[in-house]
Parts: sequence; structure tokens; C-alpha cells
Amino acid sequence: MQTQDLYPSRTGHQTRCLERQDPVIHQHYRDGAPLSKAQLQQYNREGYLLLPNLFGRAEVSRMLQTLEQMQQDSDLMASERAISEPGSGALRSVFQVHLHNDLCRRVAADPRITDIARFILNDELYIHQSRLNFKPGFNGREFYWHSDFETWHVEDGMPRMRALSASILLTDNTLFNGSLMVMPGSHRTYISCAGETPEHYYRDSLKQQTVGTPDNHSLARLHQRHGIRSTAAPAGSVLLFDCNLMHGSSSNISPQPRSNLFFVYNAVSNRCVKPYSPCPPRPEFLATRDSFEVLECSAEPPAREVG
Ligand code: 6CS
Ligand code: FE
Repeated sequence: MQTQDLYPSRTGHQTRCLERQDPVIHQHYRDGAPLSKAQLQQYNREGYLLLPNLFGRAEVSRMLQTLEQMQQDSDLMASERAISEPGSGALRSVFQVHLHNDLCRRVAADPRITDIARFILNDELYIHQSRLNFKPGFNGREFYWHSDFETWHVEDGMPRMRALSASILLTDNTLFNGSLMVMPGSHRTYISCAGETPEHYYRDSLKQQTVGTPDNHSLARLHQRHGIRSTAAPAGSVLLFDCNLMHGSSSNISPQPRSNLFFVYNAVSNRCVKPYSPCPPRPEFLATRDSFEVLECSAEPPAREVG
């Protein structure tokens, strides 16, 4: 029997704004931390941090080669891990890349990212979800406003807000090709959404999410309080963002693709349990359960818990 649900959503009721019950950064700053005090304060306040040019040109071009190989792989294209764009049928996302591709596996465990994630979450880590988002030129469709945590909690059973995403920009993300928009500071508010999750909802939601997205009124209120910021940045940059940050992106009608490699790091102590809804858990390629593997640590073990 699961204990009280701190973050109920999609229970059929009206939209509600709930206060976040978890820290954003799970330990205090100390000398030798992988981010400066100012960077940590910024992440804490705004719920995201852009690290320009963390990966070099040669590294990015290897990742882009891998992306092209995936597009040529007809077995992969026919598998459920490959999601197509609504309408055009172009490739939208490929999931679980950290298990099926050596380069992606290495990048997922790269200490330039994992040392930071481990510090912020103050625990050992595993990959909850990985994906390549292609957002092709001309017909890459939008990702509507959402908090990732809302979906991971309700559909996957992630108990608490102790996860973060790292998006590695493989092409320049510009104002014109559908780069991610965020509402800075929105990670402190949990929007409990109206409606209920339809059966096998992931088959639709990965193309176009409609349930688990806040209503217009709450989005307008969040926007009034926090505004919207662009995260446009050059290829090789890494965007780190909290699991409850309100974000979304527009469609890409520019000729240039916006392709990002995306890893979700979850604290081992925050492993998924039964979904917080009557639905069965989503398949493994979207949310790790059986393939759970603690990421190897290159640095010293994390400091002890706060409080
Ligand atoms: O399904 C997921 O896990 C992710 N994808 C979408 C479209 N929304 C929620 C979450 O970010
Ligand atoms: Fe998202």
C-alpha cells in the first residue's frame, strides 16, 4: 500500500496549484562542488542552468553521426522505441538510447554531467529515461507546456521531486528552430492537472501531449509570475533542468533541425514504485524498472543528506 500521495494529479478534479514539498538542491554548497555557488543559486532559484559548450565540436559531430546511423536503421525505425511526428511521419524521438548505443551510454555516464547531477540530487544516480529528439526542419512539431515530473509521477510512479534532465544540444538551438522555452521559477509550484489518463496514453502523448498539461488559466498565472525565457544556445551546450520546471517548445518550420540528446537522472532512493494512478506502468523503454543500473561514480561519494 502506497503512503499519502504528495502530488496527486489527473484524479478527475479541477486544476490545483500545490506547493513543492521537496528541495531543489539536495545538499549545501561546499568547496570542490562541481558548480560554483552562483550557478547553484541560479539553478535553485530558476530551476535550470545552461552550460555553454560543455562538449567540443568533435564530440558533437560523433553524436550527430550516431543520430544519422539511427535514422538509417530500419529495425530501429520499426520498433516501438522510435516515435514519428504526427502528420508527416518524420522521426520525432528515439527512446532508451543509453542501453542500445555505446556512444550514448558513455555520454550518459560522462562525469561532466553526472558529477553535477549527483551533487544536486545528493545520491547515487540511474537513468530513468533517455531519448534523442530530432525536431526535423520544416515539420518538427511542438512539445506543449508540461512538467515532466507530473507524467513521471502519475504514469511511472516516481515518488518525489529528486530527478533532473540534461539536454545535450546537438545542433544550434535558435529562436527559430523550436528551442526549449522555460518558465524560470515555476519548478516550485506543482500543477495538479484535471482529467484522467486514457489507456495506453503514451502512444499518443509522445506525439502530442494533451492530458497532464495545465489548463490555460494556470499557465497564464504561472506566466504572469515567472515569464518565459528562451534557452537558445550553440551545439555542444548542455541544459540542466529540474524535473518540475514548466517547459515546452514550438514547432520547427525553419529549414534547420533542432536535435537534442536527453537523459533523465533520478536519485536511486527515488526509484519508481507503482504509478500514482490506476494505470499500469508505462513500458521499460520510457521508464526504467528492470534495466535499473546505478551509474558508475568517477568522483568521491556524495556528502551526507541535508537535515
Ligand atoms: O512522456 C514523457 O516521459 C515525457 N514526454 C512528454 C511529451 N511529456 C512528459 C515527459 O516530458
Ligand atoms: Fe519535457
